[in-house]
Amino acid sequence: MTHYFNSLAETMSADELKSHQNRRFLELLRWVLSRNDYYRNRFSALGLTQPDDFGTLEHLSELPTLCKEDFRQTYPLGMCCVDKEEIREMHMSSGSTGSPVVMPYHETDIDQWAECMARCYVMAGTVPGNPVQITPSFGLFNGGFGMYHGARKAGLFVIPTGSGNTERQVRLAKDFDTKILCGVVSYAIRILEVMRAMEIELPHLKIGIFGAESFSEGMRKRIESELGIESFDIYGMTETGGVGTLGMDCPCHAGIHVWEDHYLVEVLDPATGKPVPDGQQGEIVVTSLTRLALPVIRFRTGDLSKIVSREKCDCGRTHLRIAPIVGRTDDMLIVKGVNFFPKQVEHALLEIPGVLPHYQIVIEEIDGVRDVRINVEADETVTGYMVEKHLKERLGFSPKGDVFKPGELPRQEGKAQRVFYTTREQ
Ligand code: DLL
Repeated sequence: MTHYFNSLAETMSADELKSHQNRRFLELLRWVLSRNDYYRNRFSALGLTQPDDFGTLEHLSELPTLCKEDFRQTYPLGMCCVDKEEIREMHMSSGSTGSPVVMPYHETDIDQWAECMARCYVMAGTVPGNPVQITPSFGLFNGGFGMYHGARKAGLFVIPTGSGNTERQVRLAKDFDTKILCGVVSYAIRILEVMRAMEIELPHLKIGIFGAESFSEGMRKRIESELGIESFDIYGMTETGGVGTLGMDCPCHAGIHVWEDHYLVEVLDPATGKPVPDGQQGEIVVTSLTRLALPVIRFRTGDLSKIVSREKCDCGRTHLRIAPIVGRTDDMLIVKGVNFFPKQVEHALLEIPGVLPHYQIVIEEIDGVRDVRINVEADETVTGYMVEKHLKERLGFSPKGDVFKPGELPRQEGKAQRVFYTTREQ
């Protein structure tokens, strides 16, 4: 039996959804143009001053796109559409370049976030009173607070451990019968490792809600079988209002349902900026329809995925589904003319029996020539040659493979850094 947090919204017909989106889109354009100079200037430079003239979805692709750089240029609150006194919370991501992206929240934005997150919890099968352990940090990173706001709305018993101190996390999960574990994908692996070392089982743990980084199907399967749970792929980002705002996969695991009554999703060719047909991979571009403090219009996320279906899902939800995120446009590695994403390396590595889910991709530049070295933990049955041979078969190029003993590679909290760069001359 399917449960919904908001069945009216989650199962509305395609026609209802379209007219809802059209209405919200016009309201959004009126809102930003009346409240914010940055948007007003961008739009008026293109002659777009009267929202009623272009505020329908047919005109969406004529509007300019936004990117992370726009957030950086307008730091701290240049894109904010409410007065400072009306802000109730903020989150921030520093990204790989360290330039901050700030997201302010109006009271209604916190409620919208909680609603999206609560839908995700209920979609994963939670019922009120279930203990949920929230392992991302409670701070500027949106992960902890987003999972908290949603869990409160879904009536869950919140165990707000935040990040780190994994032994204590495991003990609390045991003592309080944690049923749902939420966090960054690589932290699930860390928990598993510490459970083993402590010889603790968590029989009450049934659901994992993981995201914030791409994970391969191999990693998902391994987490599920070794933790004995069903896992869900949750998507969201600072710029759209945080974790869960964009959606999650349902128990059919046939793609991530995007909460389309709150967000419009386009998939564009990252090179040309033109829409690609459904089923074809491109960059996810998002418009937030219902946020007040800082709505984004055509935000280029940098994330690569594709639309897998616009049809009603077997779970009854009507919101479109996108494929798991492959990687970011800036994650793609090119070595000796071969393009690949870290997720592909992960998938291939985990196919080798005895390999553990701890690895590093080291891009070595020797005398100006790029090569790849894979450092991976494995048991004593695995050799470097086996790793090299398997990756050659799967990826079409030959990285060097170095095998480490379990526990030898450094562990990280938060999003895992997988790719490292070194340069040397011979
Ligand atoms: O990572 C939000 C989040 C927290 C999602 C916890 C899930 C769990 P940011 O730090 O702003 O926010 O990073 C957003 O992370 O553009 C993607 O590149 C990546 N990302 C987020 N969710 C997924 C996912 C949070 N399910 C950036 N799969 C996004 C792959 C993801 N990548």
